[in-house]
Amino acid sequence: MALDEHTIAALAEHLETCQQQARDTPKITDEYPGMGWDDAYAIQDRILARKIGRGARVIGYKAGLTSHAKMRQMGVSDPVFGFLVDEYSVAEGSEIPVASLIHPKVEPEIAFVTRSELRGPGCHVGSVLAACDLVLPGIEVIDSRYRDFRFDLKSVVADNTSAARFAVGGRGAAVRDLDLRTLGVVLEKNGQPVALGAGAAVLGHPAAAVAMLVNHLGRRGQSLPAGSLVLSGGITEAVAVQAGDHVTLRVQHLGSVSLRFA
Ligand code: 0L1
Ligand code: MG
Repeated sequence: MALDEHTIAALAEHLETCQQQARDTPKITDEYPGMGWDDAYAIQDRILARKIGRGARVIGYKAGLTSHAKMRQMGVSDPVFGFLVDEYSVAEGSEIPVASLIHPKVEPEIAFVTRSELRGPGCHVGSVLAACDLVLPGIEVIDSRYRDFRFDLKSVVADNTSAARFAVGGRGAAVRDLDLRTLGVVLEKNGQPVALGAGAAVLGHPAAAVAMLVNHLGRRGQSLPAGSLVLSGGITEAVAVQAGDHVTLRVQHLGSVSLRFA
C-alpha cells in the first residue's frame, strides 16, 4: 500500500462528503499519483464502513466498465467493482431530484439476484447461472464525484465506481429460460430510443461480469452472499440526464423499468 491509514480515511471522508453534498472534486490521483489498487479499494471499503456505521445495509455489488461501449466512452480497458447499499436503491417509476446529484448519467443493465453464495477463485458463467434464480432490468444512475467525469481507474474505484442510484423492476425472469447474450435492450429518453444493445455487449455474457466480481471478491477473502443483487454493467454507453427527463429501459422478455428526473 502506498497510502497510510490516515490518508485513506481522509480520502474516504472527502469522497463521501462530495457524494452527500453533490459537489465535484479533481480526481484524487492528481494529489496521490503513486496510489495503488489496494489503496483504491481500501478507500472504497472505508466509504462502505462509514455508511454501515450510520446504519446502511449492503444490498449487493456492481460491476462497471464491462462493455466495450463504456470502455471506449471512458477511455479505459478494465472492469471495476463497487458496492450497493440501500441508500442507492429507488423504486421503479421514482422521481430523482437532480439537485441531489452532480452530473447524473443512466446506464441500461441486467441485474442478477443470487439464490446461493458464490465464492471465487474459479467462478465462471456456469457457476453464476446455477446460483441465480432471477434476472431483472435495471437502470443504474452513475454520478462520478470527479469533475467532468475526468478520472483514471484507481480514482474511480476509490469513488465506489460512481455509484449513486439504481432501480430494478420489470417482470424479471428465471435465468434458466433465457439466453442472456441475445436479450435485446432499448433505452429511451423522453420517449425516444437513445441507446440500443444486447446482453453480449457485457464481456460476451452478462454472467461473466458477475463471475469476475466473485473472483475479485475471492482475491480479497470475501464471497458473494445468497440474496445479493448484482448490477452486471452498462450494456451501452451512459446517457446524461437532466431535470425534466424521463427514461425507460426495455429489456426483451424482462419487461421495463422507468425513472424520472426533476
Ligand atoms: O457503472 C459503471 O459502469 C460506472 C463505472 C465508473 C465509471 C463511470 O463513472 O462511468
Ligand atoms: Mg453501471
